[in-house]
Amino acid sequence: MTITEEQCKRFARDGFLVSKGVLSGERLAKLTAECMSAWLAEKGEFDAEATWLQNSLLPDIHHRSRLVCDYYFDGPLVGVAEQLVGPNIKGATSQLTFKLRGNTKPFGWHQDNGYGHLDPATAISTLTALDDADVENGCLWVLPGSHRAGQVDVSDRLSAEAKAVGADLSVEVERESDAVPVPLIAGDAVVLHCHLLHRSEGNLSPERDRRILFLRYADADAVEVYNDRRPRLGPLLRGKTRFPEVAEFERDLFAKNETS
Ligand SMILES: O=C(O)CCC(=O)C(=O)O
Repeated sequence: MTITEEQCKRFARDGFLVSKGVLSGERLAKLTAECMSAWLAEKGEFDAEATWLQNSLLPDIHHRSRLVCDYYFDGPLVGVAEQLVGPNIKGATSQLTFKLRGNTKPFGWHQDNGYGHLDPATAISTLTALDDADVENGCLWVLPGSHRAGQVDVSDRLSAEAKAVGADLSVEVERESDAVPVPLIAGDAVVLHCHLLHRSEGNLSPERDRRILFLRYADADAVEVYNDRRPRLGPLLRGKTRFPEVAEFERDLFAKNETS
């Protein structure tokens, strides 16, 4: 899949874009079913007494779903990453971010580069909707253009333990009234610049889940600023890298997937 020059320009201006119908029909249904069975096997149903992390995130979903692995490693969004990030691309994160019905916890304003500061700061997050997502069931809200102000420093809250997923690195924003919701139809994807400020409300729908497949792509040479600038380990998906450990990372997973 490629995006138009006009979409690239809008991404540079706004820090996000919506790609319609990236997944549809049987492919979407099967991928969603694999994600849901992995979720239920690990997490079970929504539990109001459980932690935010327990109710919201399932990391490395490409290890548990063949269809997610194919989509992450070689799906249409990898082409979009090449256009927006450059010719050398690695996968930087794969996870489910779910807000099942009953999960009314909001997720505050944040930048994805706050949760895993990569350099260069060109990474993109892609959030593919597995359900229709709207204001009622907790779709994303974004502050268009906020990425142009660069990184918000949250390093004072990045203690050694907080480097792990689950730390609250949300920030206060000015001009909150400029925020816009990003409703999606199941199968649409929103692509975010790693500095774009975004948040979500809780899921206030009594009968609809809001399930998202979150995949992050980065320059193949991107390093983790918070981790002594070691390379982020992730599968090399396009082009080349100067880091042999990245070139080797999950090579077998890819090969296994190709032959299985
Ligand atoms: O799951 C959500 O509602 C928010 C997800 C998000 O913003 C993120 O993972 O960066």
